[in-house]
Amino acid sequence: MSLDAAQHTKGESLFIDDLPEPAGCAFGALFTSPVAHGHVLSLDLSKACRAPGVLGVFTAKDVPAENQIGAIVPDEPLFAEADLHHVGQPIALIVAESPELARAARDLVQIEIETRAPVTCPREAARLGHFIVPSRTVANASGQELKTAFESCAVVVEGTASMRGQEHLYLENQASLAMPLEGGRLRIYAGTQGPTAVQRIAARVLGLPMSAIEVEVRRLGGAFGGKEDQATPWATFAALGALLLGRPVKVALQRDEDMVSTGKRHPYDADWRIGLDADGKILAYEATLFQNAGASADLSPAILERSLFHATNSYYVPAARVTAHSCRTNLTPFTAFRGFGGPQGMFVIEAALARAAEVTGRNREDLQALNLLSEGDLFPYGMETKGCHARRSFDEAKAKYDLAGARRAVDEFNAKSARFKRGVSFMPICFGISFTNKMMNQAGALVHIYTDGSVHVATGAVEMGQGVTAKLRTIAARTLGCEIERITIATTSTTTVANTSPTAASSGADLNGMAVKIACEQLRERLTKLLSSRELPLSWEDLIATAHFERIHLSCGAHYATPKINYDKLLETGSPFAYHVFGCALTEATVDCLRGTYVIDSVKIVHDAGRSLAPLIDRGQVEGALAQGIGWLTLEDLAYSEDGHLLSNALATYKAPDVHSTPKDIQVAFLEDAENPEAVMGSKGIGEPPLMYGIGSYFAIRAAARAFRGHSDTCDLLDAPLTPERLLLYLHGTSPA
Ligand code: LUZ
Ligand code: MOS
Repeated sequence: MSLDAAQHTKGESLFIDDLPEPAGCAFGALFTSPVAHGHVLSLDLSKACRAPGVLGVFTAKDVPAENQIGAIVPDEPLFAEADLHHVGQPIALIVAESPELARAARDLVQIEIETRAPVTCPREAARLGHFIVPSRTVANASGQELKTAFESCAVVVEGTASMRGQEHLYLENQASLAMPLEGGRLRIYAGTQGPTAVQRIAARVLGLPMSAIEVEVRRLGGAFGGKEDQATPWATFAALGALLLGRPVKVALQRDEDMVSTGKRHPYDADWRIGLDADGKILAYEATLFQNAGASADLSPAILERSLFHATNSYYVPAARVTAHSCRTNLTPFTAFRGFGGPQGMFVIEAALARAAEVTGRNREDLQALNLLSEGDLFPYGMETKGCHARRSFDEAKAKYDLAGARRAVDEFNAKSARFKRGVSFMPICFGISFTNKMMNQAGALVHIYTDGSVHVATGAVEMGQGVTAKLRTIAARTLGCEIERITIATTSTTTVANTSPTAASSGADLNGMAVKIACEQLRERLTKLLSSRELPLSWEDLIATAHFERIHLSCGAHYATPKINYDKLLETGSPFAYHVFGCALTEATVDCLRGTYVIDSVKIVHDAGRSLAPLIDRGQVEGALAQGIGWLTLEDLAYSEDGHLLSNALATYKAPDVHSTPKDIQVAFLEDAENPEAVMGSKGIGEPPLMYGIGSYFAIRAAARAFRGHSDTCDLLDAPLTPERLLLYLHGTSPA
């Protein structure tokens, strides 16, 4: 068991809001926009300033340098100025003696706004030409070639699909604590996946060199992408308060504040068209994706790109053309969330295949099987598949879990049962590992061996419950050749390892682990040289003591950069990923067609984890990601009013997955002998790929519902999430729900 797990279960792990508050600590609360779109006519802070316990009220005017936090596109102010672009957009920071006093003072802020009509729908934004960045197309066929391919098809099916967003619901809300150090420096204890991002943006806003700002992260109480980019503003507010007031300032959001003011998974709308030959082979696929980006870019352009890269999932498509639009709306900027646009791209082709199967009267899994990627096939963006386990995962899952038997049992059940119907679905996945921004695929490590033989390992990896700490310890112990108990993983800090990428993109262990391995190999080499000059073998402790006596350097820093990746964004072609992760899930669901409720009976998975560094942790990641994927597509209903207010703004109105909604039976088998030559010690990234097994649950429920409606039903229900309410409308309605 990892140290973290033992501490968590005993309640000993400290999160930001548990840290002992430093003397003189003050507390910040944000006054934010009450409207989705508007122009500020007047802002009166005088009452708030005079309220009890208030130490300072700050707005854009108080920003020492740049009021700008956009990471990819400089289109997001830290504080809104004249124009308001979404509900929950920060306008003023109130700092007071206690969080309660800060929030009480916030209620005294007076604002006059000329409201404007908001846009909340991505298709409408596209009609208006409101795009975040230029639209992109990934294709392996020209428009004319695609047209010809469609003309040669035996069957062409088209339709639409849509997916709503998803709340991250990390247990620990966004929180940061900043404190002034001597000499005008600052330390920030930040709840972030990206300490360097916080350091860079805080430096930009405050007009300080990055060297004047230390960012420290012990651990996060969950993040799921929600703290890749969007931890930055809260940390920057705390830093601004600390700098201007000369005392420590904590900004810790409450759940409702967090839900309203932070971004979520992007909702997408899509049009699709798929063409098959008489056997069921895909000849042509075309899709247009409308990404609801929200009011500013945040990470949307990178997320859009990943939707394009995953638009054909694990299938070979000889003629594919997928266009994606990043649409600017008046909602809180949507952000990274486990899968990072990949799940949305994959859902659309699965929707297309489901309809194609229905129209041609075949089982969806037969079409899937016919079209799986084989070794050497090209993705539409030109990358060649290597170490392709698409068919292996599919065939192993099919045999191991008896797909044919499951299908037969469900058909028999449905023939006899009127009220309850069951559905089966098979869901292959294919997910590319690497940041699609090549520059981000680098990491550093710093390893110290102390004279008593204990070892301290520092990297840029942030522990957020995913177990990266345990994996790094394993890598260090195996490489150095000492007991794992001797290895301690340092608190992540920008002062020990600099210029780090966020812990994201399922690459935390890949990148940081490789840097640790390189550093430990160099240390091991120094020790081996020493050993070879001795006659007798030495214990680890004696070896280290001797090395120190012989004045051998027992510290080592190392850097790793993923080789081979390259992508030309102008030509839209290249190899953006080090490798792909594959797998397959068999899902069975039962629907109560009278009530619209359902149970996911089982999800049985064969997953490609390479040679796992920690099989128990990887199993946990698969199960957790599955639950999160099922939640996104079947339960979690992120709802906005037409005027752009988040309606699902509390856990009373937003249903998150729980023990009752997760599958009764989850089985996970890892592919054997699947060592991955492209990552550390043969392993594979694990965090994101299994989320997409959740897509299987959507289609299992949908299949059961179609069994009730009659298989010739032309009503194409392809909108997620498939909540019981929406399912009931479908089951008993006359038009698409
Ligand atoms: N973050 C990012 C990510 O900046 N680039 C990526 O490609 C990515 N992929 C998955 C998750 N986070
Ligand atoms: Mo991410 S979606 O922060 O890997």
